Amino acid sequence: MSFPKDFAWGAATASYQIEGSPTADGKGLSVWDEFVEREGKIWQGQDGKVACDHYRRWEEDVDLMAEMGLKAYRLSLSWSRILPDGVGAMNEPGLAFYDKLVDRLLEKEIAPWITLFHWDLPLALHRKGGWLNPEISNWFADYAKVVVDRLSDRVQHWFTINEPQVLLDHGYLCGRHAPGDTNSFGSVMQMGHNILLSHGKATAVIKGRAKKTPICGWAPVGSAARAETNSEADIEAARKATFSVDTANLNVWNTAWWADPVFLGKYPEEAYEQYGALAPKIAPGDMEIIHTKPDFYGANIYTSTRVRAGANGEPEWIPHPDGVPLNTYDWAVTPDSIYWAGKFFYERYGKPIVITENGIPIVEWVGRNGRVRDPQRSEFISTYLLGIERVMKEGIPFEGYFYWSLMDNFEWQWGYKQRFGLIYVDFETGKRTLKDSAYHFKKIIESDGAYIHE
Ligand code: GCO
Repeated sequence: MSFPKDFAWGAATASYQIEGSPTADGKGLSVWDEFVEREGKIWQGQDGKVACDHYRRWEEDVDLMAEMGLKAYRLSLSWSRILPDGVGAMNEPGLAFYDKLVDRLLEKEIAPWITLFHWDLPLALHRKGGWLNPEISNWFADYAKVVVDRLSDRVQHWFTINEPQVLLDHGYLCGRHAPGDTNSFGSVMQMGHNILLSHGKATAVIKGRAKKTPICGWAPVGSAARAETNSEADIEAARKATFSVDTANLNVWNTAWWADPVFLGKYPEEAYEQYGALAPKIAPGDMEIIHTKPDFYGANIYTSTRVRAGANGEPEWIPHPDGVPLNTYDWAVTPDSIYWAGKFFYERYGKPIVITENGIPIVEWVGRNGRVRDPQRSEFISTYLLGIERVMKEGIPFEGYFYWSLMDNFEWQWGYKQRFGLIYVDFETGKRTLKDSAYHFKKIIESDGAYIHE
């Protein structure tokens, strides 16, 4: 069995992680530009001021994408490059950058999949209260308008906000990401509601104004539980675990809280009640705005938890087996996680699945003859893709797979320590080298997936 002919074989990046040039051509600052200046926040005091220098080397980067045969590219836009203050005056050179990039991608027959926001909030908006300001969803919708009016004659695939869970937990609860805040759980829940409203209003803008029929997705963190065995009881426990909301330990790490409102039009009821005064305030009409029913479910999947049925069939989280392979982040390599995630997400939300991020950081370097030998990454890609093949055999529609990341980049608080790319980047010189895994992925793409069995 092969993958569909029009399957979106792609790679993903995010603006702050690759672009550099934080003040070029009228760009305004984002919370990340400010955060990296603070002592002790980023590993070895690194920052994204140059990063992959993609803002200046974008043509070369698109050529490399073409060389590896990518059919799609998921990128995020820097809000403050386009609207330096987050609202108001538009910065033409900032928007022109993305405009040229889109043209170049299309010339190479690579479909741009645009994420409006991947965590680099304009600093000016943060200073006005950021995600806690009730106006934020209107600001975000206005930003969406500017982008959609300019790019939607050519761009068809859209995301609003990437991974609300990481954004809120790292940025606003424990403060290890920009803007480095440590808010109360109740206010973070309210921010979360504003994020969902922002998603809703921006999606309405995209659907209402796009010149080319838009295809809209939603990409929360795609954590899913894997069943320990194929027994009905374990599978049911894993399903339950995948959508459970841990209201006792106040955290934002779950799927249902972030996906149910968008796909099903309501917060998980039991959890909403259990949160009590900590639950966000919902104004009349909010849930209708948030309930955008996206065209596909975007799942960012790297690893998964392992679950079996405990007493009364309730989920019991168990450790990975002894000796499970770990990447340089210590995340377990669990190829069947895409199978379980795809199955459970489709059952609950009924939409085709796109893997919007999946990747592995490993130890690697430019070796003999200028080659980067990264067989673990090739194996990782093939085996995770086997999970897609397996779940498609059960009739579950999958529309794409985006490897994270196109190139090694600025990995947030870890700076340049973690290499995820298909392209090796020498951060001293900017030199790019296609890794062996890039050629492996190319063969997979050229064979419509069949090469995963080689
Ligand atoms: C995320 C982000 C990416 C990360 C990647 C590797 O999922 O955290 O979308 O920006 O770089 O996931 O950690």
